[in-house]
Amino acid sequence: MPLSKIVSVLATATLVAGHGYISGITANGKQYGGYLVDKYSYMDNPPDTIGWSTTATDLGFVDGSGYQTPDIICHRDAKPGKLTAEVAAGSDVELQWTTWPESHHGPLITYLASCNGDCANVDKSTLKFFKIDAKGLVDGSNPPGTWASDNMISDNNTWTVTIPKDIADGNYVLRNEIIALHSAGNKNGAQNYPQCLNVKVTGGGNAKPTGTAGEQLYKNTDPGILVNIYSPIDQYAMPGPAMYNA
Ligand SMILES: *[C@@H]1O[C@H](CO)[C@@H](O)[C@H](O)[C@H]1NC(C)=O
Ligand SMILES: [Cu+2]
Repeated sequence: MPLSKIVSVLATATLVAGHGYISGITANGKQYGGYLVDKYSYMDNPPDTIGWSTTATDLGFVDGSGYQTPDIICHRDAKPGKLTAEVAAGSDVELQWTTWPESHHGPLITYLASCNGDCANVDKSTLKFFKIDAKGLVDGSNPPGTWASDNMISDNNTWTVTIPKDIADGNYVLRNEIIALHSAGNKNGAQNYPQCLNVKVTGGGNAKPTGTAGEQLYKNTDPGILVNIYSPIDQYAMPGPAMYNA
C-alpha cells in the first residue's frame, strides 16, 4: 500500500473510532441485539435484529442538509429491523450505545411512532413521531457544560427511557437520537445520530398520540440546532416537537 493510502486509512480509522450507535437494548428484563452497522453491513447474511439497518458504515451523522430528506428518519438509507422487542407500557427500556466521544456534547431525544401494523414492512415516510424523552443541557455553568451525552457516557454509555403508560398496545418504532453540537455554531454544523428500533407495547391504554413526520422534525435554523455551546446558554431550546405528556 502506498504511504498516502496508509495515511488516509489511518485518518479514516481515527475519525470512525469515536462515533457510536445503539448496539443493544434491555426491555422487560430481556437483552436484544441491535444492528451492528460496522459489522453487519459487510456480511452477506447479517442476523435479523430489532434495529433498523443503515448504510452509515462511517458511523457518521445526518446534518441540516438532510433534515428534509428520508435519511433523517432512521439514519442513512435505513430499512426496518425484522424483529421486535416486547416492552410493557410504563416500563423502562435501557438503550446501549457504543463508545461516544466526550467532545460531542448534546441532547438525547427519544420518540415513538406507531407502525399501524408490522414495523418490519413499514414505509418510514408514514411514521409520525411523538417525543417521549428529551434531555439537553444539564449544567451550563462552565461552557460547553455538561450535557445529556455526558450523562450517557458516565452511565456506561446507556440511556434509559420510560414507555408512556397510557399509549395503545401495538408496534412502534422507537427513535433515539444524539445531536452532537460541538460544531453547531455553524450552519449545518449540528450532527444528528438517529437510531431506530422496533418495539411492541403491551399492557397500555387508549392514547394514540399525534406525531410529526421525520422530515419535519427539525430545521437547520432551530435555536437548539444552530447554537454555539462554547458561549454561556441560559436555557437550551430543545429541538423537535413538544413532549408527549403521559
Ligand atoms: C457496561 O456496558 C458493557 C457493554 O454493554 C457491559 O458489557 C458491561 O457489563 C457494563 N458494565 C456495567 C457496570 O454495567
Ligand atoms: Cu465526530
